[in-house]
Amino acid sequence: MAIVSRGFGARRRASDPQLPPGQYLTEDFPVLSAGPTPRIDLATWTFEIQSGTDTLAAWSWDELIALEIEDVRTDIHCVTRWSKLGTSWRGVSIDTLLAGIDTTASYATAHSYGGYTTNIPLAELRGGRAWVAFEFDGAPLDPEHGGPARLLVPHLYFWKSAKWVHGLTLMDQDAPGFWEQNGYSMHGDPWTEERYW
Ligand SMILES: Nc1nc2c(c(=O)[nH]1)N[C@H]1C(S)=C(S)[C@@H](COP(=O)(O)O)O[C@H]1N2
Ligand SMILES: [Mo]
Repeated sequence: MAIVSRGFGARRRASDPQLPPGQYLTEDFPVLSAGPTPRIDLATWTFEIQSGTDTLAAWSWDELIALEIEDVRTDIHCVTRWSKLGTSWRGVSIDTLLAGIDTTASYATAHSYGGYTTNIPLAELRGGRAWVAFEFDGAPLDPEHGGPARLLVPHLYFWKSAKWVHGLTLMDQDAPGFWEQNGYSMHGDPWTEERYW
């Protein structure tokens, strides 16, 4: 009987409805960075929305945190197969940042201090599903995890959530970012396992 109930438990965990296929649960918060953690001075920090060579909008740190701040509780899923459930963040919605911008672009590339880039269909950044996040678990975001601020797009694999985010470039055509040039998906939906292309 004990063996039967253990088997049952394992099957139940494997089919946890909160876990996308092929993912396992972790309680820690792994750090995954392709390079060193950049030093960023809040006095000169900016977040910019660009199109071609035009800067459509830009915020200083003080201007960003004066915008409407949202509390976000969400699961996150890394393509290396760890998922973390019920993480809590605070940040400014991308909807808020795009509100004053008139664009016909369909794609965006997030770019970061330090040079990281990742491409995301612009529609995936709208609809209350993406933020510039600067707090995790009630404290300022740790530099290793992208502080002072990172993109948070939790419904896509976590490589789309650019740490040390510096801005978005809006584009009519999709263009691969850092991991996408190395074979990762242009879209990255964990529920349909869009890991690579
Ligand atoms: N700027 C930058 N952002 C990044 C990365 C990176 O190397 N540089 N790695 C990505 C990857 S692959 C993942 S899984 C997550 C990891 O975030 P974490 O280190 O906070 O867990 O950040 C993403 N954002
Ligand atoms: Mo990742």
